[in-house]
Amino acid sequence: MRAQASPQNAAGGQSHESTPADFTLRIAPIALEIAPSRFISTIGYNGTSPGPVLRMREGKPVSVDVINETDASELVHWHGLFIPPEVDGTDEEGTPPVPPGVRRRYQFIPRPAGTRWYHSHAMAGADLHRGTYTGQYGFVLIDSGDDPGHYDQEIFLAIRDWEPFFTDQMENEAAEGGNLGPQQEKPATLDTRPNGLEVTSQLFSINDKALGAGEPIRVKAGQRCLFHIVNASAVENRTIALPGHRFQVIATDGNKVPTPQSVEVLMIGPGERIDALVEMNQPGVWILGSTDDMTRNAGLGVIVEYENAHRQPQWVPPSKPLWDYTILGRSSSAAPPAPDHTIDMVFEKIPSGAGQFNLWQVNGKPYPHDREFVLQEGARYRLVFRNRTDDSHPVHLHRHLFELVDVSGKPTAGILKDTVIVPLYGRVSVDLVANQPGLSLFHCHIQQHMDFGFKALFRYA
Ligand SMILES: [Cu+2]
Repeated sequence: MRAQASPQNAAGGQSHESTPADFTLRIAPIALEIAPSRFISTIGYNGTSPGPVLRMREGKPVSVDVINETDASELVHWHGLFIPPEVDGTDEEGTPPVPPGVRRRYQFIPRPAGTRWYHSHAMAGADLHRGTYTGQYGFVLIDSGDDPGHYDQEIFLAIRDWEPFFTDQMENEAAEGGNLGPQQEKPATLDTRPNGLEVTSQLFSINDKALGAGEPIRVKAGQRCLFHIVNASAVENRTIALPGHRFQVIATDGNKVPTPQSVEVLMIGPGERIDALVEMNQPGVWILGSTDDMTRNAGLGVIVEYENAHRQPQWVPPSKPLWDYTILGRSSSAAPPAPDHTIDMVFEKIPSGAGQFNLWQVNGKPYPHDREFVLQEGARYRLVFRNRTDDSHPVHLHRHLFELVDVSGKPTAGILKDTVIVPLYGRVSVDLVANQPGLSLFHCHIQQHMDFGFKALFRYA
């Protein structure tokens, strides 16, 4: 046996050599050919990226053996699952890492049902070949057993960027639909210190192929396709469209929405998922891709080809590239119950100047906010995310779901998520029932922001 077993498994249970795991993930370097002769040198799961779609049954215990064949410690995070901190997959919560050359078993009971995903939770810092900059990610589909399956095809799309690099130029937020909303948190006096380094990219793919380089999605007129989409980028929110078609959004972050809506574009931040049905009723050859021309032309797209259609793939810009979470909420005006406690979380950026890394703070402090965020089990909390920065942040709370109650001044109810984009200078409020005792990490899902201070640890009293 090449990779020696560690003496304990990650769940703290007994030795497990005798029984094979339900799933095995082998972490190792790969060369990913995203376009002909265009190889990305990265790290993947089981020789590829994305890793395998892991299908689990809600409530049925699973074991996952993780074998680390790289030269750095790794962690596999199970994003959107209610599982204990010991297996959730972060250093901060106390999950044991998987050292180089070691096999470690994660055991947990998968829940809740829905589209989840798994990815490296290693810190990257200045190393753009670690953590979510790599190809270490994949879908987890947790099946409740009562999916009616009202679709003809199930299609998994992961949005990615590659070969990230440092820049002191800000991404054009408006191009990605992020420059919206009333900017309730815009400070009266803006911080004019010179910006430090941010991470950006100029090479993109959906799954493992840049636009036009892979097989098209082949459909037939009259088919109904279910898309599971994740933004697996370490870097940026994205807006995508499929000309001639509309997306019927049925779930956000894997959780069914109260009011499914037909929309022209999907905006999706790093960490978020969207499940959407598309009626294939516009025969032709189309580009499903980023609404930003530069990004789409640099790879962020995939061709959708109808049977017997032969022509150049068509792109048509959407007429209204707007995204609004709240239209998916409960249609009745009933407000969610009043919270027991309100927790304000103010996000700020400290520009660090040329050649330095910007720093990020929550409530004026860097991580770990010792004993600042302490939850009483059973209580209902309102978290008010106040974004006092010039960037939109996809913030994620581990091991919990929260309910959107206010997005940029628009009230809503019934939308359950684990990650939400807080628009630049905007405000989003979410409600949380404290029902998952143990340490829970909160952070921005943009790797650079998390690594340079945009995180906090929630604990239970
Ligand atoms: Cu961020």
